[in-house]
Amino acid sequence: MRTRSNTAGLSILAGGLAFVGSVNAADLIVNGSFEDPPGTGWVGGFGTYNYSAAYFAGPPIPESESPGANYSWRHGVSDTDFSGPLIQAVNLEPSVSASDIDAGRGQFTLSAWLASYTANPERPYVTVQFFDSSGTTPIGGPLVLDRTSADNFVQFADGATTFDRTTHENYWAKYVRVGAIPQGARMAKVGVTRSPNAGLSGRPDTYTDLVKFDVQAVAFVPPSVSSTAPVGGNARADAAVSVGLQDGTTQVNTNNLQLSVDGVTVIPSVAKVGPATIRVKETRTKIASAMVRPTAISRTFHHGRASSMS
Ligand SMILES: [Ca+2]
Ligand SMILES: [Ca+2]
Repeated sequence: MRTRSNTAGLSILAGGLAFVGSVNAADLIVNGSFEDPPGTGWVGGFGTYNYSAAYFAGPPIPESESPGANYSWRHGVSDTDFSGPLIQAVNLEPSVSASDIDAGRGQFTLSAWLASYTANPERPYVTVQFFDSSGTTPIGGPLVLDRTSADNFVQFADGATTFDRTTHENYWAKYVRVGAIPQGARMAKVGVTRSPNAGLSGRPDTYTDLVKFDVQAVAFVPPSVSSTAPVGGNARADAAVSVGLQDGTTQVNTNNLQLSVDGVTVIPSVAKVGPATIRVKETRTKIASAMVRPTAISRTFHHGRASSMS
């Protein structure tokens, strides 16, 4: 088993850094606070606990976030089948017009509070996948909030804003991911399940509340990461690293892409695979981990034995 951790970094030199505010954002999720039973908004199964049943560690979600009385757990296809996520499909229109989406002016904000049972290894995982108007052809790859990862982490319920996997491991943690709605997208499916980067003991004790998926049209959207591969902690150590980039209202300058492996600059293959989609691929073998660092988003993904993200 390889234990050496190679790191690849990718820099995109295009556009600015700031995201425009979300004054006019519309939350498309119904029953994202899980105050209503399964069947309202969500397709699949989940259970709920009252916050007085504190199987998580630390304080409950701050009242300022309006968590309601209940939080959800054991998300799945049904109450007994946890092989797939609890799902909610949403239409992007009319909150964002097709013309705004196709001009790169669509922006999404996916957020959730995530915690877990102090006695079990499962950790929650919230996903969003965009689709075209058919609802069956995916656009880009799944984008995730992973409770095992510092990516998109904002704060713990006690107010701490530095991520750790020790003191706060089973605490409620708020995750927020902002990005460009891919051109051509007309609908999205938000999923709630358990992280592939954590273990499983019995049923998935994955605690999730306040799932929100806001969309809006903005004047400026920077380029963003639309997909990364490999995903999860079980990939081959020599798997090729592939990163999909999505133009926003500014375009990725493919001449300025930089990729480094173990601190050494290498030359990846860069291909325009769609009108606004760029694929960056590193085919050098035996990369144990890779880091992608565009201007506004950083992501590290490990394969082989390592499964933590930072
Ligand atoms: Ca709630
Ligand atoms: Ca369990």
